[in-house]
Amino acid sequence: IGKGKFFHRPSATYLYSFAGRTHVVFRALRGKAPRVVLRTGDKEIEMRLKAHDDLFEYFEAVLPGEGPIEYSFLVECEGKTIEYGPFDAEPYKSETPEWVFGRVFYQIMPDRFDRGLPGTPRGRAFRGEGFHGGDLAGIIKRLDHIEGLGVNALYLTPIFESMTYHRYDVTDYFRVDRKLGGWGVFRKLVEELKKRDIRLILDGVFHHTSFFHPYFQDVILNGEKSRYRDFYRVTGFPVVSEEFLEVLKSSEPWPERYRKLKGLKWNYESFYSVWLMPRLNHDNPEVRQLVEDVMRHWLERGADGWRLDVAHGVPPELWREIRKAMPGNAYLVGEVMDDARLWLFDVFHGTMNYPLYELILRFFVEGEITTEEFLNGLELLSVHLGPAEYAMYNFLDNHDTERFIDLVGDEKKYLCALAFLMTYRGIPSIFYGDEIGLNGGGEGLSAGRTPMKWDEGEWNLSLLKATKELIRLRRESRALQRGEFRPISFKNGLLLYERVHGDDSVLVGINYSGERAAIEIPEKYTPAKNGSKRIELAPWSFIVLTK
Ligand code: ARE
Repeated sequence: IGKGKFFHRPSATYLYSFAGRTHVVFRALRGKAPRVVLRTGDKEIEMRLKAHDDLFEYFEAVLPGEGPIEYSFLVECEGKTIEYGPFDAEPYKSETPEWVFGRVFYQIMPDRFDRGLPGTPRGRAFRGEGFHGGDLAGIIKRLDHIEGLGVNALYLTPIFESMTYHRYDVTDYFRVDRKLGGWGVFRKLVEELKKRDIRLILDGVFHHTSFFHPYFQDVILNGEKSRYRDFYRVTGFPVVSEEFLEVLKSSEPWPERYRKLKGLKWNYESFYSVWLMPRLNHDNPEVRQLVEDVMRHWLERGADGWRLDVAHGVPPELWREIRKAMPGNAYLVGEVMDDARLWLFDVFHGTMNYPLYELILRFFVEGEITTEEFLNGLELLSVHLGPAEYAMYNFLDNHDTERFIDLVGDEKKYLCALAFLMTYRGIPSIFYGDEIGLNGGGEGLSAGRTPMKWDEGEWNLSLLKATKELIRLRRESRALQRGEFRPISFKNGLLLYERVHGDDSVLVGINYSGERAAIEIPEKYTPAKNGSKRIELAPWSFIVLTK
């Protein structure tokens, strides 16, 4: 009777160990299994209904300990109990470097942060758009601010030679942009970060290069005879027309040239049809070698990992090979927008957690899902990601989104969402300026890229204080970093859950509603040790209690 209704196999998301415990997941057709029990050794453990989608229900049991186990499932089905299994297997174990779990990231777009070298050339405003002149010395200058926040890892958007302020159009992968201070200042930054135990990940743009990268210039110049023709996805020769080159070389202002170029045709694939960003040909082994060489080069010079741009536009096999070739202590995060499963486990340790971001938006910002739906969404994502969830790069905003404070429009609501992020599974991050309540401006991709404000008179100090406190809690608690997530109650805007790691546990209550909400505090969290205690949470507030 169980045929076709139930599923389990010892794969990375159905049987895995993490932080001293083992997770076992079982799937049943929706409504077909009112009760599932995991039997292992002489124990029988009731499995928790964790999540459902349109077709299935997912049950989970978490056992103490790691290592091979023998087990089977006792499933109640149509009034009978059937046994599914037995299995005898070694749980999957992720190879994420340990240091990653203890980190809170701070993301900086160097051009928009601060300027440390008065003499740094401002650079040509390539598209008439926005150089602010921030540089790496500006980051060094502000390390006390960064360290004082409590964050202990940096993610810098691209820092290599390029012609725009955002630097996603690389012209030389082996050179730190001289407008940022060049190699000398980079080395100094690395040294300072090491002293403060702050890790560093860099942004690797390997989906495309700049149009002005010497390899692509060679293709334009020498056409079919170019040594680099197979580095790109050229669809015909000449690669660009005479007209294209004329506009490019004209003396018109950049915005005007840019507008004209956009209307012309060119014979190569590019990022979102942006002529400035010709797509690399990842089937070419020489391109693969280049990616590997660049990544290794900077890991050997102080970087601790990479965030890989448009990772979903590059075949996963390439990244899988790269992963094998990289030192084991490098954290690899892919930018994958949707379902990340093809890109995890033996590919990246984590990806930028856009699915979580979508859920956060729908619950905290749009209010278009109920508290129960939010929980189900979280747990479904957890079912999909398995152990990779703990190494995902989580964010409320980044350089491609609007600022969360602008979206949510209220400091208290912002802090509720931040409290959630800091106490949830996955690596939390802060986008520079969020800590002082920096607002964005404009629309589209660059709406959040406001220059950092350094006049403390303009800072939101209560928000800064709360942010520091939440970061501190995260950093001090292994339960928040690695613990199991145990929902207690998710309804009417109240999120109540525990994070549990061995003997450590943390209780989190977030009241995301305009009404007061009563919660029961279990005895282990109350100093009085005389039974549970009832407290009330004010509207849009939260509480985090450690045992
Ligand atoms: C600039 C302007 C834009 C303008 C564009 C085209 O800012 O307003 O529309 O030019 O003229 C970098 C710069 C951008 C720049 C862009 C192109 O940071 O400022 O845009 O280059 O020159 C998709 C991709 C995803 C990508 C986002 C932006 O899948 O990989 O778009 N993210 C990375 C970086 C970006 C970077 C690049 C890629 C290019 O993080 O900063 O842009 O190297 C849905 C879709 C997603 C889509 C997303 C867009 O969710 O499903 O696929 O992501 O919308 O937000």
